Amino acid sequence: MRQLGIAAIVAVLGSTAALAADHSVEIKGMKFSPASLSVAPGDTVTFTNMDGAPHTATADDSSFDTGRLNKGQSATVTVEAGEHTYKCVFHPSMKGSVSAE
Ligand SMILES: [Cu+2]
Repeated sequence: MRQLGIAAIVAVLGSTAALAADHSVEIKGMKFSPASLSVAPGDTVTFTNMDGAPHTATADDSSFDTGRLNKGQSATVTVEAGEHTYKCVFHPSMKGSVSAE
C-alpha cells in the first residue's frame, strides 16, 4: 500500500512539472531579482516582496498583476506567450521583464 501511494504521488508531480514550471522573482532593495526572466508560455512566476515598502509586479500589457504585496507576501502569476515588461505601480522606476516563447 505504501509503495503504491508513493508511486501515485510521483506520477502526479511528474505530470504537473511537464505542464508548467514555477519561477521565482525576489523583490528586495527596490529591485526585481532577476530583473529579466525567460520562461515557457503558461509557466508561473512567484513574486515575493522582501522589502518593508509595499510593491507590485504589474505587466505593462495588463497580462498579469500581483496586486499589492506587503513585506513577506508573495503572489503567483501565469505568463502568457510574448515579451512582457512590468513595473511596480508604487515605484514606477522599478522595472522588469518576463519573456515566454
Ligand atoms: Cu515598489
